[in-house]
Amino acid sequence: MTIDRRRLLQAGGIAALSAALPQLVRAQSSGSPSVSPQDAADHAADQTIRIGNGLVELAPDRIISTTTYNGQFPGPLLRLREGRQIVVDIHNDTDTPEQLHWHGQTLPVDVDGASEEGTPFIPAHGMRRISFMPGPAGLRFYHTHLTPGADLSGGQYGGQVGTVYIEPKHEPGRYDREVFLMLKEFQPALSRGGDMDMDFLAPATRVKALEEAGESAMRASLARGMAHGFEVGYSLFSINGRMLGHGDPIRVKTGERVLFHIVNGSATEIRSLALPGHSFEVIALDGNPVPTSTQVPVLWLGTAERISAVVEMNHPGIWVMGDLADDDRTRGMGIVVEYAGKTGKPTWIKPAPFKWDYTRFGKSGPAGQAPDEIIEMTFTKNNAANQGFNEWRINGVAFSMDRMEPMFHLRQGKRYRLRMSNASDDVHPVHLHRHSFELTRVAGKTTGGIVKDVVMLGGYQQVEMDFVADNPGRTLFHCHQQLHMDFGFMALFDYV
Ligand SMILES: [Cu+2]
Repeated sequence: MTIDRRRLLQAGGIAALSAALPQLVRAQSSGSPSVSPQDAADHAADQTIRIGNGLVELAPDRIISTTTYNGQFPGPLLRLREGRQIVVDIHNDTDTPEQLHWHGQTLPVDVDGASEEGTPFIPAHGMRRISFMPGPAGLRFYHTHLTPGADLSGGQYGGQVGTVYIEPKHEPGRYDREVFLMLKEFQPALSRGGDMDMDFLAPATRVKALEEAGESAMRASLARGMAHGFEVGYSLFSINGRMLGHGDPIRVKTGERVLFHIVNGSATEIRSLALPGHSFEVIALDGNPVPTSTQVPVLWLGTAERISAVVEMNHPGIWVMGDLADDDRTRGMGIVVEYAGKTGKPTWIKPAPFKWDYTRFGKSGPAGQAPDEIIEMTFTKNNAANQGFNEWRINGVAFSMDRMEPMFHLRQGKRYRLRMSNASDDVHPVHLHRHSFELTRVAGKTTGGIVKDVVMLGGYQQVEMDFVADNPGRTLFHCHQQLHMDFGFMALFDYV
């Protein structure tokens, strides 16, 4: 199987090479600020990414064919330097125009990688050369940014996900080594209902009015004879592209401090992670250092969230580090941690129940800076309204990919507070492009100092977050759950 894959890659490489010149010309004539063929020949890029088909060997008998970066999954780990400009060549060897989004970075619209903002597509069988100043420092990632809708072979359901680590100018280095983990599912399929238990967020405070509105809308829909809207489930689960037991174990020594950089690369899933007998000292959320680093027994990551956490290896054995959901873990969502000198079968022990509370990593005390303006957003679900899929609305409007109309208008330099109300029972990992935000209130609890780019908003809960309008240009806000995003859960900000 290894030989087959190598042959396939060689064949792909030759085909791409022979077509290189026409591709460059096409990219240039499309009007995107790409490189001229002469420039491309004269200067090598710092990074080259090829979007194309590849095989992912999740296990010896589980090899899937999907769209990947550089023929591998996850895509190559890109280690960039804060404050050092880079040039990236992105080649698209597929038949579909692509967008590559630099998630969590504060980049200009031209390179951010979202057509809704106006980023030019990477043409099918073409390329773009882009250049940008990486930042902010910390754990970021890159992924495709299309809206596959009902096509579960497209978008982030495939293998187009990779990790970015932007080295800070000053690194405290309170660890012995780093391990990067990419959590990702494969083989998606549609299902009706079958929601899993999502009762893991604290505080658990719900807003009665939101609950009544959401529940009565759902009851009315079911009474009209509608089925529950489609959900997505998966049959294969992996960490770093391998199912539990099929990749190299993480080999550790007693006393070592291992810094885990964990990315939830899922299109739709919320993940948990535990390592029996160990605790995680969370030092950063979404790549940004937290004010209060705290030991926790379990990590929870919404779609596209990242956690950086140090584990002191002080419990020798052979362990399964994995998802709390037995179904997902036994189908691959885990990785073996192996202490030097220990042998035997990897052991999983279910941790005691534990709730995920962002505010434990924040500053306590009085509320921070007051915003210049509060923007209210209410999220509603229109059960099974769009060809059996749930339609999602922000303030009553499902985003139109045809009109691409900005809903909210910003003035540069102002501080905005988004007050988000979830009138559905789903958890929404909402994401703001090109800006970081600070959590100021989570389900009724005041907090400060936690800077993120994705936050999970619990069912019938409210979250408030502040951001400064300091990066002019169209800015996309959306739920990072692909099925929600593709069916209406997006809005655009513009600067006026
Ligand atoms: Cu959502």
